[in-house]
Amino acid sequence: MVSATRLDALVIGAGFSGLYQLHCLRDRLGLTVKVLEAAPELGGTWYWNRYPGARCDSESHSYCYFFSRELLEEWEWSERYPGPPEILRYLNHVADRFDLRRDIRFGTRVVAARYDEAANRWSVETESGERYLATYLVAAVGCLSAASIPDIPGLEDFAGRWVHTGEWPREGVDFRGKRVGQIGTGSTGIQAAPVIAQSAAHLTVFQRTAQYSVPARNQPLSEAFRRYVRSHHEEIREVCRSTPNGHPFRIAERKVSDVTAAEREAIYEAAWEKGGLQFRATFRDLVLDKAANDTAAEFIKAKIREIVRDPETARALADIDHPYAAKRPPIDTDYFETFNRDNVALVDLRADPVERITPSGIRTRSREHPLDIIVFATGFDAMTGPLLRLGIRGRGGLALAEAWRAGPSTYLGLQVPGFPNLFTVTGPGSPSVLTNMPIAIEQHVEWITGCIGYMRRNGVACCEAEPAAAAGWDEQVNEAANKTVLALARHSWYFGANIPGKPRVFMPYAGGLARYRAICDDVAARGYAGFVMA
Ligand code: N01
Repeated sequence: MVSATRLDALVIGAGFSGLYQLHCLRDRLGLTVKVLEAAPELGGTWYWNRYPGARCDSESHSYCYFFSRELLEEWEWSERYPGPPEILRYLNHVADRFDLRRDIRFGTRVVAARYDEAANRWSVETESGERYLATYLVAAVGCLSAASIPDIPGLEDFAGRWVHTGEWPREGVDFRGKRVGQIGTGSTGIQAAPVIAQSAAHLTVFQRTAQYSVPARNQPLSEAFRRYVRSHHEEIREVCRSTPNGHPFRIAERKVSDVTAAEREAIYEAAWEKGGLQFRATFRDLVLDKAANDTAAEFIKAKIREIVRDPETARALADIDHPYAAKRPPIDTDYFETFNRDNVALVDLRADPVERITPSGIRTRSREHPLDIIVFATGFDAMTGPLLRLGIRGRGGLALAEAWRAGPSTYLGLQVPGFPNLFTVTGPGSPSVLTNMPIAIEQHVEWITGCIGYMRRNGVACCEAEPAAAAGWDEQVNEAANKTVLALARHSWYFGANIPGKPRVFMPYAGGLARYRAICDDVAARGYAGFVMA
């Protein structure tokens, strides 16, 4: 029997969440803590997603921790949107600065986590057979870390190479002289295609659902902007914390109907020129009212038709079946322009579905597409996937997969009834993927730290969400989604629709991060109402 390492807290994952959680539990509460990380290095999503064109859609000056003034003052970003190398440099800087590395075990994948009721502690096993015993277990595994490779017949026979964007080889992929097929046109595919097209001999983009996209307009940060950031950390933090999506810009007060058609078009035009997710903030009813949304949708579709020269390709790209931002809105650098290149073709899978992968390419109903490399930009088993693959069992040996058979049920996205002292950072039911993630992560990590601190000060051994509180919260998550156009895209991954057999439940909380923060603070102020503190 391998001897077990005993700890106060075990954190799974060394991305933005896990690093800050380690710092808070170890350096603020004085607990013994270890972080287990499957990858050989820290960085979480940014370790794995190194595909060509990968870049954060949040603006760099807000895509960071705000908890330490010194950290804010000593770090400067170079571009409007940071890419993986710069984000990894930042996270490594954070790890060094707070001496985090000594408590992280890399290359250590968790395969089982069981709650031992008699001992009131978690027993965690790793792939290599190590065992850890911890009073508190924090899953900081991210929302988009379980890559999804669609079950298309014939993949095992493909004679070329295939890769998933979310598990990109560290040494990169050489596309020069190759015929590349890319499946998927979500945020990732829209970033990857223009860059792959620059080096590949030929790129075929296989599109199942057409998507809106607005130019990112990435650029190096000017000295004037850097100066602004240096002298406005507090203000930027407050804007991020007070807006629904945690971004460093406010949503306009006006509604679409408050302006004339000409004014509206001018506002969209200016937002298009400015670029980025701010397009969504042009009117306050864009994600609340379908008719208002239609005006933005039509504006972007017209832009696509204007940019793309081949009429049939333009038609397929602009044939979008859901409201703008009802699926996560991508931003891009020359995505639609890429289809004007001679070496790029679009296959509309709605008209010409994939039949199978063959040894030499992809066969759609109408023809064979010869390929050397297939890039799966096919997304993730989002939000629940990363948690379910940890092999978590709670009270009475109940598997998390069983508890969530009808879809995830949580209290505030922080805890699941029947799984005491297990906390999930940005779990299903929290605003998470609808926000600028580091802002949501800081809020969750600080709330979890506050809760564990309260437990220790008050001699509470066990914290567990009440089933009624979780059921009530699930209802609120549903209601919040139903007030927005997000509920109209039932084929989005927010509903789990991209994974065959996954229950169709809207997973993130769409009521806004600021409101959510107030709810969590209120719960804590009321002695952790809705949690059994035993
Ligand atoms: O994944 P997706 P993603 N046959 O699920 C298609 C975040 N992110 O990796 O829409 C054919 O959005 C699928 O088609 P459909 C961001 O939150 C952040 O692009 O299901 N096609 C879709 O086109 C984002 O939302 C950043 O019909 C198939 C695509 O694959 C999230 O990650 C950058 C298929 C998957 O799109 C996920 O984005 C990138 C099949 N069998 C991503 N299966 C930054 O901020 C799936 N598809 C940096």
